[in-house]
Amino acid sequence: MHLYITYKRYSSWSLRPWLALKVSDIAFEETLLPFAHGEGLAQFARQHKVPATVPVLEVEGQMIWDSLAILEYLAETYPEKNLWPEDAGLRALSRSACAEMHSGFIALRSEHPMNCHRVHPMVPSKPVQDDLLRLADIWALFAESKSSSGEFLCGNFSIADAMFAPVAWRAKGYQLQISDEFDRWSLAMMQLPAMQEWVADGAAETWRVAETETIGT
Ligand SMILES: N[C@@H](CCC(=O)N[C@@H](CS)C(=O)NCC(=O)O)C(=O)O
Repeated sequence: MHLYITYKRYSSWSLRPWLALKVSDIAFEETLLPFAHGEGLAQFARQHKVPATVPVLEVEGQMIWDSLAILEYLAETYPEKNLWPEDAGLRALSRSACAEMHSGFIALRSEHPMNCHRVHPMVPSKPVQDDLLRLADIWALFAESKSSSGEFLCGNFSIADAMFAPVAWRAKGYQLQISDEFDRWSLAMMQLPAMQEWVADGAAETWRVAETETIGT
């Protein structure tokens, strides 16, 4: 199994399945295709008839593209890892929140791109404030719905945490306030050895994407 990703410094979509694989202790190889530096990603996409975006998971020649499709594949293939919660109601909430993350939060995603290595406080715009309020509601819904006391969204780590992991970096990097529940979750996420490995790998990268490094200046 081979996961194709891009910059660990910047790539929120790459982080999601990578984190789920690492936390679940599923063995995989990885290749980083730096999309703004060279033609590697474009060539890869043409060769495999996939979009010129990552993440892409290759399993015995089968290409699975798009973060959520990869996460669903992992949940189905490794049921013993409990990547979706067992409780049907909590699972439905998780799927709703993950789908919303995948298609929504446009203002937050575009105005505050993930950069795990830059702290630059910013006053959120009105559309971003609306996204932050929505996140606070989602965290409150999970807190009301989960039955275990674990610190992750569903109690134990799940796909919901993987999908929202980049929001932890965005909140830290741009000093965005969401809620106390969010802060407790974010602390637990940052303590995951896999998150620390991701940020250390990103620190060793030498590529820079200027427009992401100068947001808010
Ligand atoms: N909807 C896709 C989004 C993937 C995506 O946009 N990935 C970015 C990296 S974070 C990318 O590959 N960008 C390539 C480019 O902009 O050329 C998913 O969930 O996997």
